Amino acid sequence: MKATEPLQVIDSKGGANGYDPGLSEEELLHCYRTMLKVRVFDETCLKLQRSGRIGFSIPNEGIEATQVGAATAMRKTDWLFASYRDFGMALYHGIQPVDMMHNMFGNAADNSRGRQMPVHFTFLEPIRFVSISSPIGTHLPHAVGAAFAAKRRGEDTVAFVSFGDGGTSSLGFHSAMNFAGVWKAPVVFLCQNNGWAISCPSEDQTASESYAIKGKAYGVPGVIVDGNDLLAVRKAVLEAAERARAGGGPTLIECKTFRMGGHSTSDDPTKYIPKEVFDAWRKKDPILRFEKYLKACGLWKKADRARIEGELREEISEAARTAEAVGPPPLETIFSDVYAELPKHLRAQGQAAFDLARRKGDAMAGDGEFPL
Ligand SMILES: Cc1ncc(C[n+]2csc(CCOP(=O)(O)OP(=O)(O)O)c2C)c(N)n1
Ligand SMILES: [Mg+2]
Repeated sequence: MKATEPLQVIDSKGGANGYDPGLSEEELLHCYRTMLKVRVFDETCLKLQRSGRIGFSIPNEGIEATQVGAATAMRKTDWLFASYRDFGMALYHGIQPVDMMHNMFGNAADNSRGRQMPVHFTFLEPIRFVSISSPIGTHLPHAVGAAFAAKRRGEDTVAFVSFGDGGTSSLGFHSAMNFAGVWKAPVVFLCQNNGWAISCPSEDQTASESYAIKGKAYGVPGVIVDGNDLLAVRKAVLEAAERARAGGGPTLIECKTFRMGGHSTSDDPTKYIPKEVFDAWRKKDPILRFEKYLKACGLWKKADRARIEGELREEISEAARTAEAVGPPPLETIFSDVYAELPKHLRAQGQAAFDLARRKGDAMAGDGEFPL
């Protein structure tokens, strides 16, 4: 890949080069707290997974500025088709850690009643957070459809869709870009370029000079942004959203970042990412970068971080305890949630399954190995 200079706002001293993000002090501190919340949520999920209490989680360390910076540009009435590595977008918009934990435990209080994979959240409010799809790239055409529908209805709603560098190799990416370009759908494509698709590096993913340039063939402008710079991400996403709301059509934004952990709790990234790469990106930690900016604005003290992290650890541990205590949905709901009246043949099959479960007991999270 050719090196292309990404858009940056926050410099090494914490200055913003004259850029006014248009966020109040309270909103800036909310961004900071949300980034820390993502990290604490991650840490907690890792412990829960390692102790066999949940099956799986997705690390977000290193991607927080991309997630939170993008989230600041969204309105509650917008559609969000997030990827599985977007915890910060949910948390920024006020989705409660306990509701996310219900999904992680797949319990009866989960709004999908434990029928989705962990991390595959759905929320109807406070933002229109559409169920996360596990197959890579399938949610991109969905986002374009939602955006196009909003345009036809005369709404100024935007659809945001987030996906990884690997997602640009999916058929969904190309269909979605084409459809969005032709119909000038109000959609913002957010490519979270963390350099890897599990263990596949960008060199093996594409021969293009960047991911952003892929929009060109579809008539979709592409922008490259430093994804570890929260304000640069906000600036690019806000401009794209404003253009979309004004009828200007889609934008493809490539946020260059790095996941400072594994693909999921099921792999060991040190087996395929060289240590020097980790060391180099650790110096570009997006939270430290934003701290510098807050400090330059007179909004940050060292003690603040420890205090906030302490509060968040308490809140998120409590969320995990609450969710763990709920327990799985009753087995019978596999039918009762689907049918008003159960067909005869399923009644017999169901009965056989329920009898077997009563004899053998339920399988618990952690009994089986999760494949990815
Ligand atoms: C259609 C499809 N193929 C393969 C997979 C297995 N898979 C899960 S995540 C992933 C890598 C995706 O990488 P990227 O899009 O860069 O996102 P990242 O995980 O880096 O955030 C793959 C290949 C899948 N979920 N769906
Ligand atoms: Mg990736």
